[in-house]
Amino acid sequence: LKRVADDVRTIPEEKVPWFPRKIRDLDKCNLLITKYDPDMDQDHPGFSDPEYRKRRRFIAELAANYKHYSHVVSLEYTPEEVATWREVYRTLRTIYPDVECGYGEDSIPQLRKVSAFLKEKTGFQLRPVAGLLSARDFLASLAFRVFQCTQYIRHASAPMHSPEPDCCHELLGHIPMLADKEFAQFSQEIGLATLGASDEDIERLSTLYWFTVEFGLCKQNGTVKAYGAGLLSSYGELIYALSNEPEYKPFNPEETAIQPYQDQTFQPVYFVSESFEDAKIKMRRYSSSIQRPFSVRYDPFTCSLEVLDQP
Ligand code: NLE
Ligand code: FE2
Repeated sequence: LKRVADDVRTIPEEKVPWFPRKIRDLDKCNLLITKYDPDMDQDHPGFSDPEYRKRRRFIAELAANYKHYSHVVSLEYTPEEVATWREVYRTLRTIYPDVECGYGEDSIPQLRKVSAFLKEKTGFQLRPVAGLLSARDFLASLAFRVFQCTQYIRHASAPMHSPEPDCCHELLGHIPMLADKEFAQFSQEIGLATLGASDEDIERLSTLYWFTVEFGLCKQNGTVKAYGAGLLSSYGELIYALSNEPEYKPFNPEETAIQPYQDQTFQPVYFVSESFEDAKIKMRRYSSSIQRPFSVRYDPFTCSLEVLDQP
């Protein structure tokens, strides 16, 4: 009997993976995935460009040294980098209107300024990140209304689609969405659901994140529109996603969460929500069905979590 009692007592602690409790803890959420690294991936469009690789290392180093409460270093973008931005920005503006974030085609908006803009809109803020983060670390930051944001730009030879995030993707895809109150709430809720979750639940939640925040489609007045950041920042994929080539499925978290996905090229399947409100309600229902031996509540005054043991 005693052994059983001990087991019962020790199991919950062993099972809950570490998670950040206060905003400063995000300094520890820095597990990078070395996929699409221009130094290691031979298929990366920058692999055979030593200048580009050097630049990426420099920017990655800045992000790696960043700590919460420290000053975000502004980058002096080169004329070539600005030209890439201009091309991406201009091309996208031919298919959807300006994003109203105060951008222009002549300079790449600085992370620090955009973060201040966002903070005033929805309370979201940005912190620089060196590249792709593990899903657990990336999603945890959303719980604190922090978005981990890359500062480098895609290689000039492939402006219309990049398999990895870059500043075009963050600025044109994520920022306009995070400036929307409803969407900001949706993003934070996904983040909160991931804290201390099992690896399996993280996998499912990051798949849901993928098919909504990154590649989501949504009906508006009977027309299918794109709201996913991965679509809003990729001219190539946006045109494709709204053509009749890919398969559409109705957004349903139980099903969407287990749909296999890849990030190499265009998605073969997209999930369409009836409305953004509908996606939010369904997502909330899904999140509350995830079993955790505690519940969390975010305190916006202290930017920290209250963790409550369930009775
Ligand atoms: N494919 C997107 C783009 O080209 O902007 C980036 C997706 C990052 C997940
Ligand atoms: Fe993204």
